[in-house]
Amino acid sequence: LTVTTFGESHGPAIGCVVDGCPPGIAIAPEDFRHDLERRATGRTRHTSQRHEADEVEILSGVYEGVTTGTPIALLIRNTDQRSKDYAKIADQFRPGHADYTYWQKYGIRDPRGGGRSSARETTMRVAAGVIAKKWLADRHGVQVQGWLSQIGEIVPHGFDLSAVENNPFFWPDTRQVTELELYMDALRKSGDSVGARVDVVATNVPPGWGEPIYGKLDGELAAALMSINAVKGVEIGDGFGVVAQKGSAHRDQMTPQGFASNHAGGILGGISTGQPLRCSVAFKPTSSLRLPIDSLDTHGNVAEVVTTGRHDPCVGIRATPICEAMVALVLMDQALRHRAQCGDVGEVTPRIPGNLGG
Ligand code: EPS
Repeated sequence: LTVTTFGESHGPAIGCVVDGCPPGIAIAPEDFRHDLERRATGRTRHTSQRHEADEVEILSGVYEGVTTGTPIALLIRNTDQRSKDYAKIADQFRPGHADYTYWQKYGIRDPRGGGRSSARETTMRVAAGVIAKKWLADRHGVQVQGWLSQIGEIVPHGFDLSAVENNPFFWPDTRQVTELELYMDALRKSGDSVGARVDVVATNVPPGWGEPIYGKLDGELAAALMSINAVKGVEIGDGFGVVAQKGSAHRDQMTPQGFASNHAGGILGGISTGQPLRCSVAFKPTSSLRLPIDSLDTHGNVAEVVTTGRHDPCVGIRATPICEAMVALVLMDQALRHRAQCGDVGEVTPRIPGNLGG
């Protein structure tokens, strides 16, 4: 499975091509709506106030409601670009932003918003991920679910997965929603931004997906999640927590009833174990701030940068569906690769049933 996206934040449209998708998957434009709404800007006061409908047009690869096996092309037209906010910083580098590295690489400046480096691009990742989620659920019963597990210093007190879709923060403890609202309101008024952490779990992943050396499942997941805008860290299983662990505590005991723990995050030797797959993703605080800072312009002169416009005080808030999409796309790719090489082999005994205690 290959996915590529195209388009700029302030161009006429953004889109993606999903190639290698099996035929026969039922897909309609309305299937994309739920996840695109979860990711969209302007739906709550805690995110960017750019208002996009994010309506998907299916241009190819689907006939009479099902995928044909040919490349699937999806398009979303941009309707709420406001490039004037960027006119005054058109030749300035926003510290912490990709402006500078795009300039060093290409020598060309596209001053229309973040252009290609804008998080607007993640819309198409979510759209592509909808197809993968559907295929994984229909064919394998795999569910991919994420939530926000930290904003700044705030962490959930309790954990209730059913709470996640019922608040604007994808937060697993509804008792903290007021605290988060107050925190975000104060942050927004201050003009600053903050980082966040998103956790994703995929359940019912069968054992055997992933390549043992090149193309390890954890390697592919890390690369896919790290390719999301603003991501600075990815953990699988206990992640950096393993540094302080003893082997006797880390190894997941195997019993006929199931694995007794899941420190590994559902992957051993780059291959899925059948346990829930656990990933955690760190998002940096948004770099586009209205707080002034000295920077440089494209001529090397010192310039004071103030970024106005419609920005997210915490990009992590909208990132849960993006992380889910990337995990789903990697899993679908690995499932197809596994089927291509091993066919139905992979269901060997003993098969350990998931995790004890979920
Ligand atoms: C973004 C800047 C803002 C955000 C945008 C990401 O847009 P604009 O260029 O219009 O100021 O609204 O996010 C989206 C439009 C989106 O759909 O996610 C940036 O610089 O990354």
